[in-house]
Amino acid sequence: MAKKCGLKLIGIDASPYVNRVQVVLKLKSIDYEYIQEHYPSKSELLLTSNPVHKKVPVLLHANKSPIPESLVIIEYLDETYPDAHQILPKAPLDRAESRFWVFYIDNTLWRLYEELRLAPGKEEKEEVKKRIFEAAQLLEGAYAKSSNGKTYFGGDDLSYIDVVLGCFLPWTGMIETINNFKVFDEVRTPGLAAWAKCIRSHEAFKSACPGDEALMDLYMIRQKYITNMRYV
Ligand SMILES: N[C@@H](CCC(=O)N[C@@H](CS)C(=O)NCC(=O)O)C(=O)O
Repeated sequence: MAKKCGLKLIGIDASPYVNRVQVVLKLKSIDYEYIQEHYPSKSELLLTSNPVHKKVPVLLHANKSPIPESLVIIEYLDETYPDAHQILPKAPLDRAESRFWVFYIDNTLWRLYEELRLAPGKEEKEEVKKRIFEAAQLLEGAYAKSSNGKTYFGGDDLSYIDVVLGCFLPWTGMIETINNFKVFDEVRTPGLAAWAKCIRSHEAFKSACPGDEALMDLYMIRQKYITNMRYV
């Protein structure tokens, strides 16, 4: 049975940053109220809860300061509710390695997909695709080491890297379809190809991640409003 902790989450449906928090809340069986933003407009609640970045997600916890930034929220939830489904590994070195790859996914891999979206011509796009394949190879190595022959980066259970990379899959899949290539394939990255299948069919991801329509809606809004901006 889900725990009632008086949490509220400000979000938009197809945001991978919001979805990763929703996956963690689901894995930890924590009930929360979802407050939907209507991107690109921003509610007063969002502006006052995250005055620095004005972005979702933001976690609201009765009588406590709002917590913005998805990774900060996940670590807060993991420390505050450690009993159900630990997301970060226990050992400090393993935690450090998980954080390293999570930062790599956010700051390198996902930025390459953003670069691909914004690349003006065929040649530029091909160059970015090459860099995405290189990044995927590095992640394949990290997966082999971290999973130790099991299903997930976390072994038998979903961990930090699974949640963060897994919530990008609907987006990377759509961008790959639009640009006619596939990153996590059976030949180049067999480990991650099998991993991606398991993630897509996992209940926590199925309930949190967007369907094609929500994904395409947000994609079109981003194309329209932020064509000239990077890394939003
Ligand atoms: N680093 C932030 C990124 C959050 C983010 O980029 N959220 C997007 C939605 S996908 C947003 O709120 N964008 C609004 C804007 O750019 O004005 C996190 O991890 O929470």
